[in-house]
Amino acid sequence: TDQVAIVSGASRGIGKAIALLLAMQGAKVVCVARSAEELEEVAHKTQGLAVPADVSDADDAQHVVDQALRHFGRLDILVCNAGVGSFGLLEHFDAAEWDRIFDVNVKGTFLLCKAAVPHFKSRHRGHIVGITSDVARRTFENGTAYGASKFAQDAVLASLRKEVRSHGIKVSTIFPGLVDTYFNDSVPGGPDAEKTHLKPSDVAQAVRYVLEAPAHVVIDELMIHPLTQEW
Ligand code: NJP
Repeated sequence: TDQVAIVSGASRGIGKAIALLLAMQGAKVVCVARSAEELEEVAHKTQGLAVPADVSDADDAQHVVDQALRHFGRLDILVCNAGVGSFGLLEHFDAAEWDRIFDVNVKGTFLLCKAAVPHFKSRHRGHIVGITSDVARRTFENGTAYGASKFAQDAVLASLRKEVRSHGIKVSTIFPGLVDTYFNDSVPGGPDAEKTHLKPSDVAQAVRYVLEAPAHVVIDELMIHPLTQEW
């Protein structure tokens, strides 16, 4: 298919894998993240467009959608994947760090959707895919800020799903477990990672699956875990 897709957080990890898979399937991909250099590399590999942007900034988010429309004339898919996390006991958790996590994970999802929905409505079609986390369905020690942000991101997407379905627009939410990426300053490829973690490409395949649903079907939610992960 020659669909036009925005993928946020495309410079590495899950977003990069999604961008590469969509491009392999013929999509024109608009790659979004803050690191311009890494982004250019991914855009080169996908023969797509790099738009360096901070998704938590309203002007940047609008700019991303404007650039997609300017270069490719339309938008079919928005993947809200960019996200950050850090962990610690509530009593020691830095308040500014709390804001940073919510700015990217919650506000970033809100802003990209806000910029894309008017275009989707005008065409009576469009598919938004949000990458949240299984922690939008569970809680754990040291995870107050990240967990709360993922519950909130899920709520944004679930509410939006109800607002836009009558306009022919789909919203699908993916809830991954542990994924072997650079998340929270991790280094991918550690010992046993293949057993303990999903690969970014596993999550990309889940995105592909929800995007390939027939026109009359919306996959609202899809949860995916490494077989070894207890959750
Ligand atoms: O993490 P990582 P993942 N504006 O760090 C970008 C969720 N998840 O792939 O801006 C724009 O390798 C950043 O680029 P840069 C997780 O919550 C993960 O694992 O250049 N982009 C990079 O491309 C998140 O929602 C796991 O720093 C911004 C990307 O985001 C999603 O998966 C488990 C940005 C992050 O790549 C992808 O994370 C789970 C901003 N302000 C859910 N801030 C897991 N890894 O275990 C960051 O359940 N980015």
